[in-house]
Amino acid sequence: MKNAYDWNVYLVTDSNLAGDRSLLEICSTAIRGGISVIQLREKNLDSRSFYEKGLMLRNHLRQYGIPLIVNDRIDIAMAIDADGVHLGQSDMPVRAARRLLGDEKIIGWSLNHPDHVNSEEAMLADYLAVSPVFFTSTKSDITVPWGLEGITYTRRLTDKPLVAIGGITEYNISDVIFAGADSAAVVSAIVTADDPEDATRQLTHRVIQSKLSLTKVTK
Ligand code: TZP
Ligand code: MG
Repeated sequence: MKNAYDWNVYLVTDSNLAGDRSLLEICSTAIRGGISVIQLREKNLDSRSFYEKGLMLRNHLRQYGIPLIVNDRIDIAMAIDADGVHLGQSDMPVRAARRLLGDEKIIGWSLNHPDHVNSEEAMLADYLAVSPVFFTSTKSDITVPWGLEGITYTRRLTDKPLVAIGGITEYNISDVIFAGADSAAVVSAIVTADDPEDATRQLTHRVIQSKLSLTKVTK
């Protein structure tokens, strides 16, 4: 299991935004651009199609050592032996998911409100997602955006790896890392880019540069 602290850019898939590009095409180009981790997020697929897509993606990502996280569906994650799941506030509780998945699998949990940070669920998760950081039209049911100060607030309260998501672009990704996130998750910044490979490379470069400059500052 790759440590979530090491993740730089985290791709969350969205087939609705991919146009005529296939999931494999987007993911392959993101891999060439240096993506750290991919989450398969499918809100409208039936179980069989989700399973088949997940299995295909898992087999592909395994060749490159890229972890695969499945959104929402613990059963699919188990069936395809994915690296983990990402759960939100209305998904199965983290404690129940942990019982099913065991300690070896990664469980990510979305924080939508400051009260969530100090909860038992947050303690049981392997990484926490500050969601959404900024406004985004990619997800329809977002809660109030945290803003950069929300990342800093959360960073002070937990040592868990923090993944920021929502409205992150090449223009604000460095700010997200400076505010205290370990990783930046994006959908549209890669999926809708003219050149997803180059977009991934640019985003990753910015994250790495930001992390390096933070290391220099704290030395
Ligand atoms: N969860 C919180 S915001 C979001 C998800 C899946 C969508 C992020 O999409 P984008 O295009 O990177 O703003
Ligand atoms: Mg969910």
